[in-house]
Amino acid sequence: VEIRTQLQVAMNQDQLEAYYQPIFSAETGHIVSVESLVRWRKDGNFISPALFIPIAEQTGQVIQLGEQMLRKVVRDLSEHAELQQLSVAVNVSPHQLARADFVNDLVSQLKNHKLKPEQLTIELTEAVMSSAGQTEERLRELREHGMHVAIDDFGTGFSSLAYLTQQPADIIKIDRAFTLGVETEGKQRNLLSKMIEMCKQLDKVVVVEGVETAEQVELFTALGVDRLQGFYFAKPMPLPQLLDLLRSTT
Ligand code: G
Ligand code: G
Ligand code: MN
Ligand code: NA
Repeated sequence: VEIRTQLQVAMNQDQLEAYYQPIFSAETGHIVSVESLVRWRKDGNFISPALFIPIAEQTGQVIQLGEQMLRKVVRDLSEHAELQQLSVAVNVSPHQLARADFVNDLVSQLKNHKLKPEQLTIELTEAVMSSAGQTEERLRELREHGMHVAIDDFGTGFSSLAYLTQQPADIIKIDRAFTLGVETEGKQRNLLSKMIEMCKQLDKVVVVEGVETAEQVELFTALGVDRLQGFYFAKPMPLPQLLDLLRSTT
């Protein structure tokens, strides 16, 4: 059976789960945000989002998937006060963002659950962000409503400096590819340092992804990165485990 068919069954039966990966302040070491990540468990095994998200993008199923994830995240936020001090990030597909009712829908969900807009961060991958004005306008609306907007996988797409200055995003997540091997590669370290400097001059909150070693933590902190995310600190985890972690660290 094709993946798309199996995914449709999973969505119809509400089998997708939201996992959460914490994001830490480089300055205080506290958890300041969490990224929600879809998980699909099938016959006891996880199917990687790297496999089914691209398919869902092609078939348009990513819209339903994204709506389900947003509902789960909003529900989790509203049910757990521990999460309400944080901003919970949700990965959103450009197809989802393009829906005419996307912003209004989000705003009314937040209202219905008495949540503050800043408790939600919308993450959009740089590689798929089109230069079309519509994406930009949507992101601007989200910001005007008080939600945070993050550009994910920064450095992998086609953004020029001019493009970045125009983006209404307030958070930049530098792609994991730039983290890998940074301890030993002087050239890469210089490049990263320049990227961070550029983002900071634009008043962006800079997040580095894929942090796996203590040396990287030290290096990125020295380079002025605001937030750190990666396996060194924590892997994506189910909600009960995240709640335990939040209770034990705050
Ligand atoms: O969780 P993992 O690192 O395996 O995710 C692989 C890819 O799938 C990442 O690029 C991530 O952004 C994407 N992804 C994970 N969860 C979601 C989601 O809920 N919605 C969308 N659109 N993409 C997601
Ligand atoms: O594209 P996006 O940034 O949304 O991808 C998130 C994915 O990256 C998650 O599926 C998560 O499992 C993975 N990830 C998060 N931290 C690390 C890390 O430190 N190392 C590696 N290899 N993957 C990570
Ligand atoms: Mn992401
Ligand atoms: Na990323």
